[in-house]
Amino acid sequence: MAKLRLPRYNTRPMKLLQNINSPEELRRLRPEQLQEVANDIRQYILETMSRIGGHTGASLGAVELSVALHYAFDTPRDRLVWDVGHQAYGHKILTGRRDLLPTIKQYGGLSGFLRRDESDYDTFGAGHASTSLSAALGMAVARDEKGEDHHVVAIIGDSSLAGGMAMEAVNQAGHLKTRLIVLLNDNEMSIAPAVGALTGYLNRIREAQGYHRFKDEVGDLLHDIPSFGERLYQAAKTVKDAIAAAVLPGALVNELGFKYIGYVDGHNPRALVRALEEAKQVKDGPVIVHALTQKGKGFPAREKNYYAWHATGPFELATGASIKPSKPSHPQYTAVFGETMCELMAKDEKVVALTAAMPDGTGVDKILERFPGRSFDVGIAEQHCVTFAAGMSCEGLKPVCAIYSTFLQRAFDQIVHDVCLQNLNVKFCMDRAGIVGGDGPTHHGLLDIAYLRAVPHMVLMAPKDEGEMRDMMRTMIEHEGPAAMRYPRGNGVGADIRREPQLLEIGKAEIMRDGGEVAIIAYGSMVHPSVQAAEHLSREGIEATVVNARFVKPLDAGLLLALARTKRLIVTVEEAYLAGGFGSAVAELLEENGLLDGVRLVRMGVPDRIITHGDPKLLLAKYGLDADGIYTRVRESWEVLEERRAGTRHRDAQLKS
Ligand SMILES: Cc1ncc(C[n+]2csc(CCOP(=O)(O)OP(=O)(O)O)c2C)c(N)n1
Repeated sequence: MAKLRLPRYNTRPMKLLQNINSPEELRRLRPEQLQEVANDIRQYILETMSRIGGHTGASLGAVELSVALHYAFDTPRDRLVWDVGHQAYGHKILTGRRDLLPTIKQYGGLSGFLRRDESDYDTFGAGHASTSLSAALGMAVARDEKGEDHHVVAIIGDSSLAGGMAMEAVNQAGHLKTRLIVLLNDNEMSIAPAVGALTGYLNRIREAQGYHRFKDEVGDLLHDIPSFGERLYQAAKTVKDAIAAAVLPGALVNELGFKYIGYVDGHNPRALVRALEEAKQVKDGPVIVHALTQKGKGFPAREKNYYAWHATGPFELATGASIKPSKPSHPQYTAVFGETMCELMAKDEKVVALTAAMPDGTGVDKILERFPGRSFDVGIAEQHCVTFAAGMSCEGLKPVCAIYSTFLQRAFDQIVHDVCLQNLNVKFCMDRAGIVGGDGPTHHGLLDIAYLRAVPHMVLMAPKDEGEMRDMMRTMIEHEGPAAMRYPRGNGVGADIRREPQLLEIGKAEIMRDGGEVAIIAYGSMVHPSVQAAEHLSREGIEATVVNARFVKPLDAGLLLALARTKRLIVTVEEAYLAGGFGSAVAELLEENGLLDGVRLVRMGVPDRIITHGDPKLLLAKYGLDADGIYTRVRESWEVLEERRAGTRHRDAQLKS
């Protein structure tokens, strides 16, 4: 890991936390000290996030869970498998990474999620939701095969539990009767308020709240009574369990073969430890510990508004007010998508909008407000979302799935089998395509060109800016059949978004500038930097044509073949993996037409390796995907050609003389 400069700004001394450098040190504390450790962690997260931003609310809600887990279990021997990992800042702090927290999500710093190569305590890499139960079940089965006896604990949120994979794992775990502990972090929230029938079920369990609060508090009181406390507690617990068995609507878990412990106040570390100790005693199958938590717990003044504080930018520590960048910026692609969808939906009542648990992240939140009957949040269920859309299109609707490029990976077979094989009229708008920045490898959207380009019937496009994005949205909706558009995270470039969206010809590129013996063919976000690079080259006497490809499928074969016949150098540029990407499509076209011998083809994009987290500008520059990088690569490639030409001329002259 690169050397890090660590800011120092703790306003309040972390009394207990500053001496806890590992879970072993935590485990030396007395149970009644755990709340104080939790308070220290909460304060430290708040102070740090107020400066740099991060998954503040999600992690604040899981502070006591982190403390209780590392106290009750012998980590890392016992395996903790966190789902998503966005809520695990407390876990990071307790597992030797406390002082690195201020580097989280920054280049060279801690990952914002979990990585096996970052810590022995991160037993399974995460970032996408609903994976923890499957991974934990696999670990538990492996443990049993090897004759080992440690515990395996999956920690999963209520919304991730409703994800398809998690439900599949529940199904198998109940059947196998493997010893496995599931800690359900139930805060009634996804990023947006949780949706779905499972949420309703969990809410009904919550309804017995008064009784359970009482139970946890009484538990603490009894434990604190010297000598008799433990015996009194055990007696009370027997009564409590009998009441719980009668009161709790645990049918779903019971029927599926899980034992149920709960629910427990997820902000009471001692109650949590007790529940986890109880879970450890279950030897004959999986057990679920149901903890009730509050997302954003402790967030100043805004504790109630935890929807907005799932993840935050920097904020004022005293008030919680967010610190906005002072410079007004161009609208974000996400916002332009939401606005344009509303316009298009107003004109065509067949258009419907779908999101898989990302209403705010995709701009569908505005649509849900304006067209509640024609827009759906399906929860963390990308696969279902795509086939749900396919069903709608069979009946004449025009569904638009707004799903991040990285999360659409989940639904590949649904795209192939349910949409494209049947040539159904489903559209995919892929936000966060390209390098996303701080969220890093699990969230970069670098594969969508490769995985969609190979599927018959699919039309694939990427706008050069937010104005053209509006044109493409109209074009997609008027096109009959599957189509997908990718666009980057963040702000547009200031293009006109007030004009009426234009209908574009499918498979037709746009020439941005013309001339010279070089052609730069750029896709999507790389078009404007390519134009800037060409201007720089022109100032140095190298003229270049710049093409905005617009479509990778179908390619503008006419234009590309003409360029291949007339130019000496063609450079393709894309913000995606090179393998199978846009440049590959151009190379295939030239190869199929026997033109690769006559022209030098250079493909610029992201190499075949895992791309770390960090400032997107920095990462793009690292791979030459900015105006400077394109300029340099074109110039170098051109100079090689010129040197070769000079060499050939020299040889020809020598041969003649
Ligand atoms: C496959 C996938 N889809 C969407 C997301 C985006 N996402 C990250 S956290 C989150 C909400 C998770 O809710 P829950 O499991 O209840 O945990 P909480 O954040 O409430 O602690 C979502 C939708 C993701 N990480 N993975």
